Amino acid sequence: MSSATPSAPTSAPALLTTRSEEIFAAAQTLMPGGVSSPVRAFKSVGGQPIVFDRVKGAYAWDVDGNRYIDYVGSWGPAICGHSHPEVIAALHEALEKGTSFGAPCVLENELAELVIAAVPSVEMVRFVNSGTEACMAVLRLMRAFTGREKVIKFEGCYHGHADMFLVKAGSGVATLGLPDSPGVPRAVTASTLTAPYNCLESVKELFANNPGEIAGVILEPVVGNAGFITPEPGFLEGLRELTKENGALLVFDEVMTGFRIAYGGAQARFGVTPDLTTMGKVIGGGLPVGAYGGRADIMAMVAPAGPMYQAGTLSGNPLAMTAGIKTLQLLKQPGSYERLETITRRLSDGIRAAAAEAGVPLCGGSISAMFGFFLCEGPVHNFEQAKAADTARFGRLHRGMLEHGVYLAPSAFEAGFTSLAHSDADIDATIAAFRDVFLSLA
Ligand code: HOZ
Repeated sequence: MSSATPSAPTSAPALLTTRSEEIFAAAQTLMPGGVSSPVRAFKSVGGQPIVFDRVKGAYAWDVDGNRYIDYVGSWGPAICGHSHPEVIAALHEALEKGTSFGAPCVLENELAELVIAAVPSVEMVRFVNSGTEACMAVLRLMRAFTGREKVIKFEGCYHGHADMFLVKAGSGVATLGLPDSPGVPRAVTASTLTAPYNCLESVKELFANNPGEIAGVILEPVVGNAGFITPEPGFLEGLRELTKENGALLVFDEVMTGFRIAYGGAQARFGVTPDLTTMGKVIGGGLPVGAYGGRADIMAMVAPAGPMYQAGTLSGNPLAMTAGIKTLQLLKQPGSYERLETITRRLSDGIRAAAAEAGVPLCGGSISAMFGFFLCEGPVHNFEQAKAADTARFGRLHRGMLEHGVYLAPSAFEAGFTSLAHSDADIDATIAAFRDVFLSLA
């Protein structure tokens, strides 16, 4: 960081996005809001979404030929970099054998073995097609196993778009500032209890007020869907104790953090083992995969081993399994997580220094390949505090970064993701871009 007087920002060339605009205009007549998932519509940051043409390594190119250093990584899966040559080669080979079996295949065993060996809580696993699906199923399993209906979730945590989780949810719900969602029956959410993240006292109170009724507690062990919020020392451990004391299950939603903040996920990183875990994103290597797993005695409840029904035509799909296996094999190579930790910390430190130089209030941090910041003094320990950050300024920052060739999540309430493909030069260029944009915002 330079000292006394910050130098003037250098201007970025104008961003031409004519083709993106044409395509998005047509998309809006064809799909609600022009998108297949709300956050990507840029509603909270203003302007029009960039329509992607292709992705490779650390970069995305739009349909107008602009290149961006990408810190969304398809919202998490691209931890080895987009379209890694070994993943693509494995997929070509798998394609020749067919795109869907709807029958057991050995690839499921291979990915299951990798997941079980890596994730401390997982003794058995069931593959599904998305993180939402995994969380839906795990909720049913929590209830089936305990015979209880109520579940505690945390404000700002996002566990997919199933009815019972759309209570004080993060991600798109937070991004669009929705109160929750119409269409969700009150009766369904009546058994979803909420507490502020990082507040053990509230969880204790909920257990005390609902004796013998709470099936379990589900959380993002590191929040990525309300911006990036880390657990305070003792929070995860406290939840582990409280759930045990009350005969309830502890579930880590590791859809974002799994294989990202450590090979064994947040539970390996923090040394707290939940009863059940949900996963997605990285374990699909860019194809649609989710999974839930945990203690063998609990997983024995899942049909056909047990009575809790859950099924899926495309679950265990050979292409998705192939991309997942190859991605985990790449991640297992020595040095992967050290590299991810180093570049992401350097990026996060650089962002903070650039903001300080420009006099822009900002707090934030990183763990391994996950980072985030809020445009406020901070610190931010929960969703309430996250919501106090300057989202209008974030919109201007987002636009400025695009003009400087950096693609950030189009929401102040989503974590950022790095990959093994991000080079030191990419990180330097990104920090320089932040510096320029912060100076222009100050
Ligand atoms: N749930 C993802 C963000 N946390 C999905 C966003 C998208 O694909 O638009």
